[in-house]
Amino acid sequence: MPLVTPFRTSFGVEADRDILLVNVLGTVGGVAVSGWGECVALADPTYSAEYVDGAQHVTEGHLLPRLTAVPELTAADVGRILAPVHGHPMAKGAIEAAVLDAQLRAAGRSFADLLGVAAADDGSPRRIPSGVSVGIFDDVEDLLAAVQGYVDDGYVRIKLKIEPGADIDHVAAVRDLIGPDTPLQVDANTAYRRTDGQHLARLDEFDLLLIEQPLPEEDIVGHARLAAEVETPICLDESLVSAAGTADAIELGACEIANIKPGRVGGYLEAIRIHDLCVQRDIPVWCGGMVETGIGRAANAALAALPGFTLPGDISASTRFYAQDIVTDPIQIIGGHVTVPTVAGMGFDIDLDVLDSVTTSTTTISF
Ligand code: NPG
Repeated sequence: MPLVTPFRTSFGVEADRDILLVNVLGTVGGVAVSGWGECVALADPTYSAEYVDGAQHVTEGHLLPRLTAVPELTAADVGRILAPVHGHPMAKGAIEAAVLDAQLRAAGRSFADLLGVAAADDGSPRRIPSGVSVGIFDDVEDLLAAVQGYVDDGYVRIKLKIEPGADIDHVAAVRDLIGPDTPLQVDANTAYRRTDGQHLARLDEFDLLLIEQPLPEEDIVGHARLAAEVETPICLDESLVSAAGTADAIELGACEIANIKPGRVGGYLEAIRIHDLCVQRDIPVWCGGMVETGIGRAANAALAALPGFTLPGDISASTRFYAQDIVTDPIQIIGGHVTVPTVAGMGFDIDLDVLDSVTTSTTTISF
């Protein structure tokens, strides 16, 4: 699916997304059910070690075959059954999400209802604040035009991608444009090194919410040292791939804020576990995005309504990235907020005609 505009980060430029979807077909109580999950792996292994062809291969060859022996499969079983396969959280997460979607649809329940976030205290539909992620631009004027457009669209928080050479001046110009009161944060996607502490501390003057993943994902100690050098809170993204790893990073002082992405951590159930442990440790969390279609965005919107998600997430409108979404009810922002979906399942219905028009291949595994 082509992106409306190329999205540049410190690890490359995304001009389109090659997306792996998992569709689980089964019966519950003799009634046919169908569930969908979106794998967030990119075409290239440049965000993490996973990539879409690898995710498809491990899914077909190593993950789905392990699920064959379980007649009454539930989403709660998927993580445990697939645990002997090391890694591949994005591939595993897509399967779990598809099973969870099928299960919830069969029960006529929404994911929001399962999480207890379907309605606000006054009974109105829950709404969550919507933040937007802005790519790197060589020309600061182009960056400011893009940011102004998103501010005009009503986004309540701006996240800027940064990298060495496109950081201090870009952030200064955007802070000057949006003023002191609009929440602003940056995401380095591992582009800096432990020796960049003094340089990154120059970002402290811009009153940022956080600096996201400045160092390589395995450098937990480096992030802890950086947190001592920089006033702005250090937030982890790529480093957090499980609840256990998140607890360790917090204990080491490397994670003052956590970006939770269900696909990165192996699924929505692990994402909930990470939310819960962060709440226990008083660590604010927010819901990150992986340029998902409405399938992932809808489920993320429900997850982001949990109480520990106290910072606006990257749950922008479908149109931020796609001219046409593959769900019947694309995510929209109204007044800077997204309404939490309450349809049965993970929060979406597939537009089968649009999906068909963008499908490049389908593999059916029967078991
Ligand atoms: O809103 O879905 C979104 C994108 C949010 O910037 C975003 N994601 O590293 O967090 C990231 C980043 C990203 C992921 C960028 C995948 C490019 C691909």
